[in-house]
Amino acid sequence: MPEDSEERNKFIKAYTAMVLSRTLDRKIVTSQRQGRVGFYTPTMGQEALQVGASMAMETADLIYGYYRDVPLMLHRGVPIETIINQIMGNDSDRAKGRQMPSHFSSKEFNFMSVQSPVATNLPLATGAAYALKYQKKKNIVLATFGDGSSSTPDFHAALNLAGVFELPVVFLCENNGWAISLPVERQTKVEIWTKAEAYGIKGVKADGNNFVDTYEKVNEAVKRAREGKGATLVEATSFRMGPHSTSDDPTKYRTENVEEGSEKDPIVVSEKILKQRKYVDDKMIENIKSRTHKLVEEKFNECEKISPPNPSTAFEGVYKNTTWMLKEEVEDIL
Ligand SMILES: Cc1ncc(C[n+]2csc(CCOP(=O)(O)OP(=O)(O)O)c2C)c(N)n1
Ligand SMILES: [Mg+2]
Repeated sequence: MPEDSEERNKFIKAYTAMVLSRTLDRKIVTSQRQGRVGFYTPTMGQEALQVGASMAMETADLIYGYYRDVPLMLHRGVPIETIINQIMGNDSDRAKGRQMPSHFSSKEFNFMSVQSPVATNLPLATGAAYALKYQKKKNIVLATFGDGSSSTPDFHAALNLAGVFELPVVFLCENNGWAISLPVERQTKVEIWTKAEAYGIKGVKADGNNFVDTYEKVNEAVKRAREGKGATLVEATSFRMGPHSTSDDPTKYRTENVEEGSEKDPIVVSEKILKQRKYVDDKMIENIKSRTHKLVEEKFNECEKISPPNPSTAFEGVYKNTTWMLKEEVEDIL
């Protein structure tokens, strides 16, 4: 085993982030069923493509992500507590529970606050990329979204202007095959990556089940953006192995599913890749899984002990100086 190979370390870090995300996913979904968590959008099935994309990014690059981007955030270094506290909406949550669960943000890691209306992050990403180009900065922007989100006016506006102004932005479509209960074939007639041509930007397709393939394709797009060569649309194909959210029952509309541990499970695919290169063996994999399980249990229990935000915080953070109207409202309510 090549002990200190840079690639080996990178790949093990990638695999560990995927396992961490999967373990956290299972914990949150189970806890939601136990009434300990209100709502969550599981990521199961999309771990490899997100981690592959994250491997191509630097922390100074801006991410305009969406509600299913936990693996990407964890690989980037966002602490697991940030995710759990947000889901719980407790006092340690940066947004003090004002956002819906799964609507993450991390100022430290340049992960912008997730918005509920799908694809509304895309014009913001284009705008941010315009600003970076205007300021002659070398950082770039990554925007993520689902297959369903490509059928929106915001997708069109964002890609169109990114093309016109040759902006440093990578649009990563996480095609998991479904927009809640609508299969992708009922949503669009052509492959999503081919739509790039209409906007004069580059379009590529990646095997989102293979983190190396996604890394290579996104890395190429990132390089182009950094070199001032403009935007790229990357479509990474994957599976939504779980429900759309904890409020969804896919057995009502889906007959086939990719099961955990099956050949198509991106964690299984990643294990094969790492084993083929002799970067890990079964014992190391078991070790990573048990360490991760322990970490998730510990952190989850710690976060659960944090109290809810003080109701008075609901009035903070909007105005620099409290207005008289707000003062009156605070007096009425508290
Ligand atoms: C503008 C808008 N329309 C509809 C919705 C309701 N909605 C929430 S998630 C979702 C499906 C999105 O599917 P996709 O973009 O493929 O992402 P996925 O959830 O599959 O990752 C819809 C229709 C919304 N949030 N915003
Ligand atoms: Mg989808």
